[in-house]
Amino acid sequence: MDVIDLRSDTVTLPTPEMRKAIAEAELGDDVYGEDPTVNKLQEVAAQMLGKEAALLVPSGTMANLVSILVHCPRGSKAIMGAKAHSNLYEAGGASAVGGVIISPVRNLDNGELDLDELRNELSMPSSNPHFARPALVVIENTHNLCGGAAVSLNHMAEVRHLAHAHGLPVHLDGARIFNAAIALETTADKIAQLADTASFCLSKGLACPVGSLICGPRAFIEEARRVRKVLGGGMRQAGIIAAAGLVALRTMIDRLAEDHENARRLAEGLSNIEGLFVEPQQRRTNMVFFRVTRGPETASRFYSELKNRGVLIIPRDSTRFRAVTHYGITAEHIERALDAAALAMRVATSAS
Ligand code: TLP
Repeated sequence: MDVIDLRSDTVTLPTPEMRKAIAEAELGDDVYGEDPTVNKLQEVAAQMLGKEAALLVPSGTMANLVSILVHCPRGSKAIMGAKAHSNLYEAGGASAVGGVIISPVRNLDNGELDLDELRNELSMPSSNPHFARPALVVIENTHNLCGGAAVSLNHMAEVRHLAHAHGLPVHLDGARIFNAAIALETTADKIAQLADTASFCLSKGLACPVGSLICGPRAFIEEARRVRKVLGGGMRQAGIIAAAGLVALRTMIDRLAEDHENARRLAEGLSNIEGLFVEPQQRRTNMVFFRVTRGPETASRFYSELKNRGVLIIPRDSTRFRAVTHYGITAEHIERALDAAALAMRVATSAS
């Protein structure tokens, strides 16, 4: 069966041009800083995000962990949204490895931080020995668990203003920064300039097999290189990875608009199916979050029936699901997925 895999944009496979670039990449030992392809990718990435320097790391998780560890001394706090990927999906790395406390602030449905809570959190007197000292504010754009929402530049500017007023830097988890740029009709550097450091992933909608980049001031990136080594993330002939990254940054950004259009169509189609509630999204990108309104049992049947028909989505709780569009998913796949969803829902409800 031809599977329509909407679990994540991480399932994307490299393009033929990437495979060719990987095969032909000029290589060296990157721990010595001698891989020309890695050096080139880091230069291009830094330039695209408007930062001084960049560092290639194996994953988005390591990009965030390294960034948090460089910004935050042991026992300090990183303030971020309660629904931030770094808070919920990164295995507690900042605390486990760096002794950093995560201070969660409420996220609004559109991915923004509750600014009153943020102000409150920032106003805790760091001179008082009872309290851990805040060292960083983290924002996420696009915001995965908040429906893949692109977060507005205005909001980011407010967060940065508040953080800087308290002497704190801002790190942007921009795993999908290029999706955000397209949805906000801007460029990645305009988004990244609202944060001191930013990371983004090559291995999601950009379809590379591996890799993320951390971008920031040169001194920060030098320190990040050391922390990456501590974590065992120093890679040798990593030009193999970087070669695909260079192709991605050249060829895969503009087409993300197609994923957004497919997600819009998917959201529209799902909302016409009785028993499904699609979460509204003002700035939708490539994700659709929806609920089965008839309880967990129907939801679980719906999920299996859909899977039996070759459509994969991912459960987020007992009735909430996520579907993600990406390279390899066409408008025709979306129509087929919608037909399958309508049928799966009929079977799931008739059994209850
Ligand atoms: N997100 C993955 C899963 O971990 C949930 C997905 O399928 O969406 N920041 C954000 C905003 C992310 O969405 C992810 C991955 C990461 C960081 C971590 O990236 P990787 O998977 O490369 O470690």
